[in-house]
Amino acid sequence: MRVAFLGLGIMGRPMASNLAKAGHELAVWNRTPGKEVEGARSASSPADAANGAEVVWLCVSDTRAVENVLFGAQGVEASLAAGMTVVNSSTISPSAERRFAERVRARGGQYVDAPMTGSKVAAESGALIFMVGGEEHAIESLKPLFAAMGKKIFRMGETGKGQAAKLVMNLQIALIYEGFAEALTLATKLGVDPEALLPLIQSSMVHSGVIEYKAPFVLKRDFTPNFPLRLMHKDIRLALDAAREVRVKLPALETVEEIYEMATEDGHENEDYAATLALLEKWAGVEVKAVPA
Ligand code: NA7
Repeated sequence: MRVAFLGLGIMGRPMASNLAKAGHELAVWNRTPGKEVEGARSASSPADAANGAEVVWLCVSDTRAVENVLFGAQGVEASLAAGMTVVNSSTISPSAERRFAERVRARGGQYVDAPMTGSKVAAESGALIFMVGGEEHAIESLKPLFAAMGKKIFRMGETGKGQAAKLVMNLQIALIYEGFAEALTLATKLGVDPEALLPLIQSSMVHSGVIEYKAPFVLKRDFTPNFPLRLMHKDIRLALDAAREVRVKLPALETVEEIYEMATEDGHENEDYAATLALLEKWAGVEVKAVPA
């Protein structure tokens, strides 16, 4: 298929690379020039990348970035043709997503929201899980592209429902990780070795994929971003906003949002969200012991 891929960040670049490797005809664009993908044409603007494409796939930071790329100067809109499908894998506001979809559909295009779960590693190995909102026939036509980048697709309903599902997924990841970080901090303060604690956790009903994935990084004190704290913070805020819109109270998430605010003030925003541990350690006056490499 002829595909334009817009946004070559931590997630976008390996996703685009997997599309090129699967043999799709790819044009890529990134706001800051200099990022390239082997086998793809580097375009000068979103409009340039989208020109002649059957599918335009976005993976940029947030709601404003998606709006700029679609409808800003030299945006996708300038090249939007009837029958073109716009797919958004950025995590953004579900209500904004519905507005963007209406604008694209008014020009004869199709629109699918397809945020994903899975880390940088899953993006690299083509093992992402997509949560998708949109019309079934549009999603069906994208199957070869989803197959190149991911291992599973879940259709959650009409446009915006993919984003809604993503927010409730990240709500859980954020809360599970904070539970783990608090457990490690208290365990260390009480003199329990995290190395001894981990197999116990993973043998019990506390077991979780979040802990399995994060523990090796945390115990090496490696906070290089697989998923930057600033982006998880954005998703927590999006979930709280969405909850307010439908008058749902999320007290645990509100508290975690405050922790992210303080971690940001402490300069951790560009580290992995696992770095919220550093804040707990600072308050407790301990450091969770690193496992020697
Ligand atoms: P990164 O690694 O922070 O990458 C963000 C990308 O978004 C990167 O290509 C940015 O371009 C681009 N960006 C940011 N703001 C804009 C604006 N205003 N216009 C155009 N492009 C922009 O994020 P990830 O790849 O980890 O995640 C991407 C999304 O997937 C995000 O929604 C996550 O929550 C899930 P830059 O290189 O900075 O010029």
